Amino acid sequence: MLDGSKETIYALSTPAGRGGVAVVRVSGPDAKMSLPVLGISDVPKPRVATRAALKRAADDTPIDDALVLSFPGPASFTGEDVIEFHLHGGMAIIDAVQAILGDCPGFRLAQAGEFTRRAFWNGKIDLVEAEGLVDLIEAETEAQRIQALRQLKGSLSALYNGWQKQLADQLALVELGLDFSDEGDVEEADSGLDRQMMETILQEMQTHLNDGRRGEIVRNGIKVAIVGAPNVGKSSLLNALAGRDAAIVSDVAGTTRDRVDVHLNLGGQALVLTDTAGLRDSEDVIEQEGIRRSLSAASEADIVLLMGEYGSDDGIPAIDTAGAEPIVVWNKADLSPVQTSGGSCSRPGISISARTGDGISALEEALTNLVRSLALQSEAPALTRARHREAVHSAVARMEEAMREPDAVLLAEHLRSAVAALGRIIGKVDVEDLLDRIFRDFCIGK
Ligand SMILES: Nc1nc2c(ncn2[C@@H]2O[C@H](COP(=O)(O)OP(=O)(O)O)[C@@H](O)[C@H]2O)c(=O)[nH]1
Ligand SMILES: [Mg+2]
Repeated sequence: MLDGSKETIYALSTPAGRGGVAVVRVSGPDAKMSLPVLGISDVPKPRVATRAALKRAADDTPIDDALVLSFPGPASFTGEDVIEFHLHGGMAIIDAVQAILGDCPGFRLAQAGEFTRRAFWNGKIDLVEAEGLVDLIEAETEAQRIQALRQLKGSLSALYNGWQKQLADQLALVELGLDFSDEGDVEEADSGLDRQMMETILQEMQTHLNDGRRGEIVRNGIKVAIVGAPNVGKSSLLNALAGRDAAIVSDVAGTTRDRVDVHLNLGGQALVLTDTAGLRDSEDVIEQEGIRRSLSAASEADIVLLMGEYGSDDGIPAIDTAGAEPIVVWNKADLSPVQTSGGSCSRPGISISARTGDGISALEEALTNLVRSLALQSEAPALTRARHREAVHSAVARMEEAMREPDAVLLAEHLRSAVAALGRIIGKVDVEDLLDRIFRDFCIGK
């Protein structure tokens, strides 16, 4: 087991490879031992960057002109004594320093996510905040960054903590009542319960679940699928929006057989754009499979771009977009002499030419507005992971049972399960099995 270990760990915390600066982090009870072996006789003042000429103390070989910082525990990221070496970012320097640290008794290379894991064990952050940290490091868009930072700062944890604490208090009341009741009046054990408050929490949890997945949408990217008949220009549109030739374009109907996903940053929101096989009756088994995948992409999508050929009577496919927001797009407007928006087409939409680029910015604007409304930025912290969703879901189910349970013993049991489910999100109970799942997303040095 990694936690509770008294070993001192070290790792390169910046990306491997050459760079201006590289940070090697050391954490653990003997972290300060890293100083003398690198030729530093005095421990730097806490949290003050101190310049030091690093050398291999064993034979006085100079290594680097560096900065050293000391963060005495518990006021450090991990809660343990931490020393940071800010080196020049060269491979030979990093290797030399790591080799010397590796020779220190009780030192070993950190495993993936181990610094954060220690921070968790030492009560510096909870699991939801640790997940916020991974998301923050991985954030590629503005919306992802804002959401992850909020989560790291504890706004989501505060929500789950608040519910958990209030329900735990209620549970304590019932349990107390059960302890003091005689066999006969167990029914009275729940008389002190604040049912109104429990009902309010239940409603808050339900609202939190029914948020249109906005947190998950921001985190994972909004799924946008382009669907339509063969040859209408779906792949051309994907390429136009991506700004590169991600999908093969040809006038041979049935060219696109598998889905092509492109990740885009649209107005600060992450978007996963999917090109699909054209929908038509086909004898070709591979194309049939492609069409099946098109329909499944459309049903999973948050937004579906339904594409037709401008001025054609074939129109757009009548498919079940399963709750996704549709945007009708008429392509090849350049082939039509009169270009009024939606003009002769059977259904109003945005007319574009993937070939000339006309109308693409109008489409991007419509898409951005829709994306913004789906990922609505609100102050209320949003559910960001399926793990949280499952737990809140099970807390809600148990609370519903608790609320209609006449027997105090069973009521307490349901309440206990609800409290445990909420506790699992932040890491208060039953966390052992969860840790590996959460920390495996980290890399070494974090
Ligand atoms: N004139 C014109 N041709 C287009 C336009 N968009 C695509 N095409 C052509 O239509 C054909 C089919 O395009 P493609 O993107 O492969 O369609 P897909 O089957 O829907 O993916 C190709 O020959 C494209 O060059 C457009 O806006 N105007
Ligand atoms: Mg195509």
